[in-house]
Amino acid sequence: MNLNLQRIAEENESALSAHQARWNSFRSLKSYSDPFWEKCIHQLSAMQIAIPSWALGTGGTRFGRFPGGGEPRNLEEKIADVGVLHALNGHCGSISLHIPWDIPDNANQIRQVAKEWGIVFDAVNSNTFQDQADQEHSYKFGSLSHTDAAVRQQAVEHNQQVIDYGKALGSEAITVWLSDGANFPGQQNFRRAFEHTLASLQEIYGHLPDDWRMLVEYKPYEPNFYSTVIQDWGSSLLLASKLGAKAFSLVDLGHHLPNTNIEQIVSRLMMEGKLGGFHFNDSKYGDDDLTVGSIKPYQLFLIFLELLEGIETQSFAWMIDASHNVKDPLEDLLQSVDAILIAHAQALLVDREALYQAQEDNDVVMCQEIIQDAFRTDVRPLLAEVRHRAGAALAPLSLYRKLQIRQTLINERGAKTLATGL
Ligand SMILES: [Mn+2]
Repeated sequence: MNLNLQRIAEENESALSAHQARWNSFRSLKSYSDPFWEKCIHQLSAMQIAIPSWALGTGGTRFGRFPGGGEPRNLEEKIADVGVLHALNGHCGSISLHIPWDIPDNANQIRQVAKEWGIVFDAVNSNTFQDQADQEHSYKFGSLSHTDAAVRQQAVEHNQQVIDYGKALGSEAITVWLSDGANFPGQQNFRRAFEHTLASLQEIYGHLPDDWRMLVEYKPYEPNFYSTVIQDWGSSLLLASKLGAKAFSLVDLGHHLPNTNIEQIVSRLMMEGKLGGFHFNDSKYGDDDLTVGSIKPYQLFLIFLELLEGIETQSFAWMIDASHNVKDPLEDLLQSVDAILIAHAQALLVDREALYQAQEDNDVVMCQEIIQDAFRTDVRPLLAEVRHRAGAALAPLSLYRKLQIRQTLINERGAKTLATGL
């Protein structure tokens, strides 16, 4: 795939005067100063969201999968897909690899391919929730928490190997998500499972380079339906605290029971300096992995409002963790990134000083007015301006369609390709 960047500039040129009119009218509606807008643009431009290597193909459920064609056949093509997204929207400058689905055979060559697309390597992800054909011990009854020390050792060594792969690519973090748990009451001793997990994670932590982070992801259920060893932010925070300064909790939006107040969890973890990363998606019932912002955009906005408390002083690993079952994955990812940027921009518009005062005064009505005034603002002209200044497309999705990128990919790769991953 060779995206003609000149086409982006040409399309922007023809849409520029309409954009300028919208951007000027947007700015005049809000009484903020020019330095405020420049600060917003600077902060929003810096927002880079990692694309996972397993999300570039069509997703599926255990009932079926309906590939759309032109899916990337190897790691180089996955990087090219992320490169296309980044050229279009300016916010997808990194890829997150999953090992063993995307083992880089030649790290230097892969780094070079990524560099050509302007892409860097975000957190690497280990996998002890599946058995691989060549592995000695099975993870059927767990990995880092397993009752058998030999299974735990195998899982530890896999994670250490993932760190080594990441080091070779210039990655600086490993995300650990475990499916370990129990399907039935009495099946597993909660305490022993947790203690084994901690001891295993300590061994992996000991393998981390000095400037690396370990991100501990949690999830309440699935694939185990009675209990999960790292089931919530409490267990994740406990592990991250015991492990040390390089360990953090990772919040995946879909990994909560319905109606959980995720923004409050974000606030608590940030207060302790232990929020390390974020996996974005949306859901109606469980871990649905739907397009970000498609179901609960207000919740996403409220999360960003909390994140603003620490976004300038703490660093977070942002990643989209969704499954694209009925949409073109690249279009879905463009929509998701747009939703993240919209929530972030809306949160920036909240008059936080006025909100603080209204909270102190217990003026409940005004508190709601202040935050909803920002939430109800159409910030799309601001985000178009951010993209324009980055040399990206004013309208990424419509340009993706206009350039017939999917058809080009089908022509190049075939209609029946299948990307590795979920
Ligand atoms: Mn996740």
